[in-house]
Amino acid sequence: MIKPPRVLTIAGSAAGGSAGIQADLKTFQELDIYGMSVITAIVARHPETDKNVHPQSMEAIEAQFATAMKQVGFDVIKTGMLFSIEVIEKVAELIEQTSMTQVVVDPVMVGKLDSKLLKDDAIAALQAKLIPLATIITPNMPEASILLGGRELNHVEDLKQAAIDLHDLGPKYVLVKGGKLDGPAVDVLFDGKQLTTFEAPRIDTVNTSGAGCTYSAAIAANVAKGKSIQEAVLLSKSFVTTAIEHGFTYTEMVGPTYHAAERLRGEAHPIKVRTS
Ligand code: PXL
Repeated sequence: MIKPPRVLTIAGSAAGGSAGIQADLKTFQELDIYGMSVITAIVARHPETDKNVHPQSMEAIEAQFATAMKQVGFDVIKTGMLFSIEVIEKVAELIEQTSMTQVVVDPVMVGKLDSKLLKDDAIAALQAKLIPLATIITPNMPEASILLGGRELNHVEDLKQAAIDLHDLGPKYVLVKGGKLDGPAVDVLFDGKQLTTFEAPRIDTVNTSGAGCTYSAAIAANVAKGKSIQEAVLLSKSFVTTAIEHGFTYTEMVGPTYHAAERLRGEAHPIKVRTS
């Protein structure tokens, strides 16, 4: 009997299918992971109002977590959109109650289609309650900047210092993603001692919705398969770069990355790795 490794994603549902829970589950399937989900909020714009975040109740969140744990159990937990202090505190409490040691925290704050995915007053709870439980956090440049009190980040050297400073919040590893740099897409990993950069060419596309979710989901998947964090980041950077390269759209809206691209292409995207 083949039993694939298990990953639970605790995140928002993105009705358009490009990001959030949907991107996570597609990524897990591509990487032969048994995926499960706890939906914290449903993101979908109400046609007659501006309301586009529909938070789920604490009861629903707890029930989903308990069901996944009881029916299946998990090897790795990944968190994405959490939205409020209440949810962050609940999720931290649930994680602490398990013997779970591997936790990938993607500190999701704002979606590409302009949804506010984390309330302003919830930043402190993320810093104090959840990030210290993380094996790895995966902020992009705006998220890293906000977690550092609004520091400006422009160059790879700024990302390196940001990774070093964010490590003080307590995660084992910090990956600051350079998707918004000028020039190549360089991500910086810090393990408390050593900095490693992962460089991919910049791909000229607007169809990158869900790229961050896909990247962190792939990291969770590779960690569940027993890869080291260094190796998991390398494999996942390659996976997401190929997915971005083959991004597409069905409408005039910003479209998704192509989760099946690496499998269909049959090879990993080359990534330059440097350690300092
Ligand atoms: O891409 C970030 C993201 C994460 N989670 C949910 C989202 C989005 C972007 O729209 O909707 C639920």
